[in-house]
Amino acid sequence: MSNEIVQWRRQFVEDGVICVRNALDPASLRMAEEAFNWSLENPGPYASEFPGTAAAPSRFYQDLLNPRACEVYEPMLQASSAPDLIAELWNAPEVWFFYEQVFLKEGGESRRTPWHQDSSYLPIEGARLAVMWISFEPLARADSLEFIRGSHRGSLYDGSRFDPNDDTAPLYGTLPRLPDIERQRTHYEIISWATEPGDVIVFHPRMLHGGAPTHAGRRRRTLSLRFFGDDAVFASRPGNLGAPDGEAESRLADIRLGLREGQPFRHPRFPQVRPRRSL
Ligand SMILES: O=C(O)CCC(=O)C(=O)O
Repeated sequence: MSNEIVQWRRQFVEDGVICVRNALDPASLRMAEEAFNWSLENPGPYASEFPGTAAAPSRFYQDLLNPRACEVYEPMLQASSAPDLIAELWNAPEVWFFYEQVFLKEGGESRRTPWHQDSSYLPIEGARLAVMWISFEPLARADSLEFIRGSHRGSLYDGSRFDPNDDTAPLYGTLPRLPDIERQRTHYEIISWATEPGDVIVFHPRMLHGGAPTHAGRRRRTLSLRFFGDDAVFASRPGNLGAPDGEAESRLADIRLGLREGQPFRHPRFPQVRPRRSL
């Protein structure tokens, strides 16, 4: 095993995030971009847009958990090198694809993606969880995704409602409110990387992270791929993303999970992509 892999594993456990240079070979990068384009052309029920203002017109579009996405993403991931990197990082052979999310920011001064933890929205826990963030444009550090080092080992905060007037406005009101990181940046150890197409950033979904805005004349197209491993369990969240009181209530968006607290997180909507299925 190379020293590089040992270092990735250590960094993923300790810091909660790594940047892997040239992680995707040209074919895997092209397939990821084709899947991203499919998502843009086929908006799902959870697509949303944050319009700019008259003073600063821009577009910030996102879509996720498209019920039809697996038709496209599962074959893409069977062929791609992306899940192999996740298996290496976890030092575990089994990798399940959880879901996709696309981000498109363009056309002017788009807003920041507010600081948040994906885990606040997701009824799942485990050490073997990962988000692979793939951007198709070269990005300067100032235009990239930012993280609070080691925050996956700290508190789970309430979700952000992505309220344009208040990034920390709570989603549920029952978990600790997000700190206003953007107003107190010097209080935190913020890490980020400039990236080139083919580089990926992989982070644990409990990590506090936020995305830079885009500026006039720039565009950012990003695909986030979420994965879970063999230790993932159902963990209820407030709201309709999973209720603590029983099987019938456990759900993620339109997906009835039928899981109880602590049960292995498995469902036919989330296909296993490693080990590779023999065709
Ligand atoms: O790309 C962004 O601006 C946000 C990414 C993000 O929040 C995620 O992938 O979970």
